[in-house]
Amino acid sequence: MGNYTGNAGDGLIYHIYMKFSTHDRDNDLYEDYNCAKYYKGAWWFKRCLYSHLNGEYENKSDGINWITIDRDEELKFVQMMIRPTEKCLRRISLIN
Ligand SMILES: [Ca+2]
Repeated sequence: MGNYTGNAGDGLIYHIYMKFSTHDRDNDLYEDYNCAKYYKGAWWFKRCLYSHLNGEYENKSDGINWITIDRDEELKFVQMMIRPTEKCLRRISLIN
């Protein structure tokens, strides 16, 4: 598990350990409900979200959002940067 740094607030901690969900891969915690279908995007949905950077733009409250930013205010641009963990790097070096 990584550590959060920055000034945007940790909108991912709620989603920790969740599998990624898509419209056809429902891995959220609702048995009879698919968060990915409802929010028209793919994410590490739980019940359903504190953040969702893959939301459909122009759909105000259901679009791109982050828990610490007003939910009526949709973000115009987001960027996710992912760094491999040491465990991941070790695994890659074993393969190559
Ligand atoms: Ca579900």
